[in-house]
Amino acid sequence: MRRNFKSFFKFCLISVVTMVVTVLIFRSIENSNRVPVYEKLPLAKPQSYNEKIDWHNYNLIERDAKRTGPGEQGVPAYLNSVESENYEKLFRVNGFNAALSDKIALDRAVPDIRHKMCKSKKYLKDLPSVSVIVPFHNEHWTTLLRTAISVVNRSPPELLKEIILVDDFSSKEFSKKPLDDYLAANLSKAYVIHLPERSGLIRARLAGAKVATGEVLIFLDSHTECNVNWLPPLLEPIARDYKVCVCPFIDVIQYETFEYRAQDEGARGAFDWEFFYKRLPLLPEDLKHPAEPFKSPVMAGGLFAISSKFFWELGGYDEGLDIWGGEQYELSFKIWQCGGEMYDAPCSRVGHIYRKYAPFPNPGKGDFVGRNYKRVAEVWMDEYAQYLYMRRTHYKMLDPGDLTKQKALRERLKCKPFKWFMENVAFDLPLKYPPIEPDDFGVGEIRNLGAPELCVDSGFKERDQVVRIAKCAKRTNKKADQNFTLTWHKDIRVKGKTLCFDVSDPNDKADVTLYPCHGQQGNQYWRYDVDKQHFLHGGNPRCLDCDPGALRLFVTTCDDSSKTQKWRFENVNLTMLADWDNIGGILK
Ligand SMILES: *[C@@H]1O[C@H](CO)[C@@H](O)[C@H](O)[C@H]1NC(C)=O
Ligand SMILES: *[C@@H]1O[C@H](CO)[C@@H](O)[C@H](O)[C@H]1NC(C)=O
Ligand SMILES: *[C@@H]1O[C@H](CO)[C@@H](O)[C@H](O)[C@H]1NC(C)=O
Ligand SMILES: [Mn+2]
Repeated sequence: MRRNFKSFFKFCLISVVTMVVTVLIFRSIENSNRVPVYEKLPLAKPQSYNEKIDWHNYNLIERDAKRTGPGEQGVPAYLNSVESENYEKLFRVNGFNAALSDKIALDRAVPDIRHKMCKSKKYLKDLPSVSVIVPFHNEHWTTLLRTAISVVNRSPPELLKEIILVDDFSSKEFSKKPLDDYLAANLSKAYVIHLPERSGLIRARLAGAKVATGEVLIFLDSHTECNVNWLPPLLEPIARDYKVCVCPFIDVIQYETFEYRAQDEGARGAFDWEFFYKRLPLLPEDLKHPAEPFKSPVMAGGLFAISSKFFWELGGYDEGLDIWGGEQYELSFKIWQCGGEMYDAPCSRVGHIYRKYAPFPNPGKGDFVGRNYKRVAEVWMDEYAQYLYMRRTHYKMLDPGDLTKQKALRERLKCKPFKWFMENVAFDLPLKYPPIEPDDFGVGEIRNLGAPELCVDSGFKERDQVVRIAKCAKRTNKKADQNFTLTWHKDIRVKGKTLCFDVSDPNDKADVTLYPCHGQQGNQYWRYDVDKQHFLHGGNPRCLDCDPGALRLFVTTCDDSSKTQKWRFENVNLTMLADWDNIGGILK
């Protein structure tokens, strides 16, 4: 009896506690007025959670394969002389060949250039719903529609909730009622929100995100085309962990011919210390799995998928960011530093028109990009902000505006320091983009030991010219054309110019030519071996050598006994040379 009473009491207690907890949970769901509350907890899911299916739309693939016509299958297209009438005018206002766009079908077929392993990949059956957000300002009619139509056609209908086109106060007539009417009649999942004033890319994206009802937000540029089965690879990592942001591979739609082609087979996003977007090579483990998502330090910016829940936990974008610029860094740093991760998904590909030039006038707001960069640096980059300011000294004087909200967010989410990001996520960035420029390995004349009166001589030549040897100029009036620098980029630069010693010819006794420095090693990679006094070129090294009679300079197989392969480099920094492998990256 006692025992029964005890267990009855226990039962009551548990019931009451459960009820209270349930009520609290419901209250908190009601209180969070953000519509989509999205979280998948793998352990709490039914067995079907891990079931995978083939998401390909084979009917569409078959239909697309049969399409012929201008631009179909992504082959280059051209205008005939009659159609060329509008070419100039439309190119000028768009920065790409919009007249050609009008000739190409809105639902053209694009080539499936995914890695072959993508074609047999299955993805989770249970994927979240999507709102696609496309901000635009004066986008050309057909490129905008092609974006929306490719989304609708190449997305599984059960996953695509809506497409929100955000009209950032366009002045083109068709952006208003004709667009609304077209979508209502032809693309019922798409609609436009017309902003009442010019708000800029960042606030336009926010405006779309605010009204989106899908569990996942996907931001696209307004002149893009989604490729085969683009959606599931973006969604699966998010379904597994809502704090993951995923970017597609961005393919190139050529601005003149609308040819569709790959940019490359992937790279990790990064930046230099002037905040130019840069890319780092894939890691060895990434290369082993060419169809799997890989971690990327920063996004390119225009195209990405993120759960609505995580986006708003991170406060969306900083609303103080103006027009455009820096928002990709802000969001990327926030994602990594505040407990998320970012991936690129090789099996999701989206084509993008890289314009020839930006056709829009400067909005006359001064250095708004600089102010944006400073906001990002001040809030997220800690002591690393100084490296930006070292190169852009005027940032010190810029007023970034009120940062209290952003700093409070960082505090509240207990985000990690930027040092953590640099050491754990962008760990190989400083090798290629050092915060402080390392010293040069050496500078001065390069004198031959086989013919000690002769020096390497650029002859004041320009690019594509061959470098030779000449009589060493007198030390007192040394000419600039005999003064060279072996920089930390591991290239040899002509003093006062950004021309580098380049060898592209694989044949023996290949010429050394002058070519604009690219800082990417390859054909411009040189190493100085102090002990042997050799200048070695390339990864399969050949030695710098000369023919004193013909005054010819070339590279050839290294030979320790050859005197003409030995060079005295006027000033070398032995400390720097000893540290060779730790500076500027190792030649791959
Ligand atoms: C719907 O699409 C067709 C074919 O592209 C077009 O001719 C028609 O004008 C569109 N409807 C509206 C209301 O714009
Ligand atoms: C070569 O250039 C460096 C700077 O690049 C300069 O310091 C040096 O004096 C120059 N050498 C000669 C001999 O002119
Ligand atoms: C050589 O490089 C080291 C390390 O960067 C630097 O501290 C030193 O000042 C350099 N020496 C000369 C002579 O430039
Ligand atoms: Mn674009």
